[in-house]
Amino acid sequence: MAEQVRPAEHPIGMDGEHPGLCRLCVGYCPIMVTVEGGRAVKVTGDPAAPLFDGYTCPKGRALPEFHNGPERLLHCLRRTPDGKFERIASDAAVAEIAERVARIVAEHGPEAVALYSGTGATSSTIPSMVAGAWLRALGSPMFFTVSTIDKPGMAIGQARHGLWEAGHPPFEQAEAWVLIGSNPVISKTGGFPQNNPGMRLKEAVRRGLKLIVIDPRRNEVARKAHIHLQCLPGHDPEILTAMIHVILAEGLFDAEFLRVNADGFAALKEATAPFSPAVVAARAGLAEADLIAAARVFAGARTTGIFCGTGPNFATHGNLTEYLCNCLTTLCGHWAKAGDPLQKPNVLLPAWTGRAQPSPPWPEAAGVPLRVRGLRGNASGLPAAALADEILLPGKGQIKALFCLGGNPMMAFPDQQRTFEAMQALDLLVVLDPEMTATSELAHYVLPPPLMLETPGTSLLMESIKYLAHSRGIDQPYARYAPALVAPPEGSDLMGDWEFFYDLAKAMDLPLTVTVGYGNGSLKEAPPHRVPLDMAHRPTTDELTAMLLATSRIPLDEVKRYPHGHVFPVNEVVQERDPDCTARLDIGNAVMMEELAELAAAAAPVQDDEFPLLLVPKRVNHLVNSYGRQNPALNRKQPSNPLSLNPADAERMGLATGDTIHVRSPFGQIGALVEIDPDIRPGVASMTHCYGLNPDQPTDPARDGGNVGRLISVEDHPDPVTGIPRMGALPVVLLKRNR
Ligand SMILES: Nc1nc2c(c(=O)[nH]1)N[C@H]1C(S)=C(S)[C@@H](COP(=O)(O)OP(=O)(O)OC[C@H]3O[C@@H](n4cnc5c(=O)[nH]c(N)nc54)[C@H](O)[C@@H]3O)O[C@H]1N2
Ligand SMILES: Nc1nc2c(c(=O)[nH]1)N[C@H]1C(S)=C(S)[C@@H](COP(=O)(O)OP(=O)(O)OC[C@H]3O[C@@H](n4cnc5c(=O)[nH]c(N)nc54)[C@H](O)[C@@H]3O)O[C@H]1N2
Ligand code: SF4
Ligand SMILES: [Mo]
Repeated sequence: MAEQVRPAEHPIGMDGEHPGLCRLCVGYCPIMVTVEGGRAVKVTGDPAAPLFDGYTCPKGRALPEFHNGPERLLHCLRRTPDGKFERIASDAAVAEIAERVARIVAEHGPEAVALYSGTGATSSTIPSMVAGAWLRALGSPMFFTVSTIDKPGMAIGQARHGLWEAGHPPFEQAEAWVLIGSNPVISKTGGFPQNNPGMRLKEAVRRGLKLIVIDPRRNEVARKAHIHLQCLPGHDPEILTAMIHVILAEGLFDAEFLRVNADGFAALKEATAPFSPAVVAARAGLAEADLIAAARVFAGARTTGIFCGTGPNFATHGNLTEYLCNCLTTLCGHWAKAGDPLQKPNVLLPAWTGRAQPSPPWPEAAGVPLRVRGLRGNASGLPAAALADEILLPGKGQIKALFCLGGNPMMAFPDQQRTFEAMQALDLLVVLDPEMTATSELAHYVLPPPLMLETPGTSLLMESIKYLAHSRGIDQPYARYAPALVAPPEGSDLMGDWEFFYDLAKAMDLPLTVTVGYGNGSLKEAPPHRVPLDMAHRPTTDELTAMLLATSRIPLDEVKRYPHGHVFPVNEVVQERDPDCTARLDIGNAVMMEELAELAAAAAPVQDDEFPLLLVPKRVNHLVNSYGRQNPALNRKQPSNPLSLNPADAERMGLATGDTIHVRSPFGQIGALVEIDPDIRPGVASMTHCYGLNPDQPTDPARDGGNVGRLISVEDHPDPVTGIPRMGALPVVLLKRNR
């Protein structure tokens, strides 16, 4: 049921121009929303808001179409025996689902019920927390998160290396910055300022920041780079190892920092010895001098940042690549020092001050065991790449019911056909989604929620993301609250994302306690905050937000006083090392050193004659993964996902922009349109993900695009810990096709 309660300070649906908060991606841009006749009709940037300079992107400006567009679902749906959908009242849907879950639990046990929380759940931190509380109350550990098919190596790299409590120094102070397959101008991520990254980059380059970009595409950030290593994809661990090799050979490391803070120097030195810049330059298709220059620029800078994006995490060896980023920073002693401003000061999080000291490595694979590929819950979560198989594999532990919260597995998962079979094999698939997506189409129930201009929100995620990805998040002590600005469309009967799990728990007689954690691995900033919910009276989102934020450094009420957001005077400075601290970072982790030895013996992916191109992922500015494909304001210009190709490759293959081709990998085949792109390296092709249709529908490459997941096998180089298969640097061949 939609939340209709209005916060005292803002009358919902009042005409005029009101400050709001876009939460479509982690940018969390402040916006101005024009409301007319009770509906949002226009969204622009908010020039009165601090830090963002009035920035918005096309997605944020399309929020009115997301809210009022014809594709939005306004009623809950139930699948009928003939495969069609019919309306069902939201409370009736909850009652039916509760009954079906109870039956499944009685027959198969609670672990037959799983939850998948996707990117659509990140417009607020609350839905996943309440959904998690419900799953715990039910007794199921099967909480799959999208982070495991995103950058799972990041968490593993941190667990193996340990954390530097105070993180990196702030971006504004950095002298050099390395982006490895990460394009924050488009994606707003990457340990990079999330507040208008394009502008921040421009300013930084003007003040002399030396940006090093490692990417097979001359992407938006590479155009501003001091050094662009336009490598072949999949060679990132070797490139970073060569940089380490140079730093060691030339004595550019910080011996004193290492003596006090880190173990493993000798092991790292031995493991990196084979990777001379000459060897790696040949493998990665780079000039040796550029590799050496990158190492010198990095080591010569006083303060740096170094971050990986999805590209390297998809190209196999993601854990190693992420681990080596940590090692490089530690080798050079580039972490924040006592007296530096603290990089991610808590505002809505509890007060905490980082010290200039290590927090030790932690066990990376301590979670619930799965039944496939030897996988289990790990530092990055429960592997979503195993979800389809866990549904399909009969026997004890088989998943029978799946709740999909703001995710679209049919578009996003590797091996679309297997995912398709899995979704259909479920006894119960409940999809919480505002649209009829490829996954919704296979659901037994589709529950559309109120959208973000209809629900209050805070900037909490901009801070708490550091618990997943240390050193990411917002650099400034900034916080923001935004009230609901409009009511859901008249006549709609929606089901709120967190309210659903509350109502479901109530219908199943399960008490809920939401647990908010404040830490990452071995670093705990504050004890967990447990909030038991009153199961007799459902709180409003505002009330729940206040309860969950009861531990904030700056009280929520104070934050609410600034309708455009505020940079609070939290002048946290990194503290001296605790004299009792004995923790040490590890730059010689045995598993990682072994992986380096294997890499030394055999190069990472190379093209062969049968599949001569390497296909890499990229993101587009007008979508967040699949979200936006149905939005007329966003898909008008480009409804599909063309394959970009270097002009030299295109000429050799006799292809031109607009041609229709088959893209074939060793595993599958899809259709695509060609787009000639001089910014992509020869030998490499690039496509964005989350396009195409379900496998049972005829797909027109020009109208629907192609689903890259069909080219990817979950059994192709699955990482032994995270289960992520090869999703990038994918060998492909292009075949001409007559439409
Ligand atoms: N506009 C927009 N923003 C988004 C999203 C979106 O879909 N659209 N999605 C959101 C999500 S879920 C995420 S996870 C983040 C991701 O954010 P990013 O990780 O920044 O993702 P991309 O923008 O795709 O940039 C990946 C880069 O990796 C490069 N690359 C590919 N393969 C390799 C390789 O093997 N090695 C190297 N060195 N580079 C490689 C690609 O050329 C590309 O430039 O973005 C988030 N923000
Ligand atoms: N080949 C290939 N595969 C990839 C990637 C790639 O680059 N290449 N990227 C990977 C990455 S990094 C990610 S994160 C995943 C993405 O995987 P998913 O997160 O599963 O996919 P999305 O398309 O982001 O799904 C988000 C869904 O949330 C819905 N939604 C939007 N707002 C709300 C809301 O407020 N509430 C609810 N309940 N739903 C909402 C949208 O309609 C959409 O259906 O894909 C991964 N798969
Ligand atoms: S970058 Fe675009 S989608 Fe992301 S928060 Fe800002 S306006 Fe919204
Ligand atoms: Mo992602």
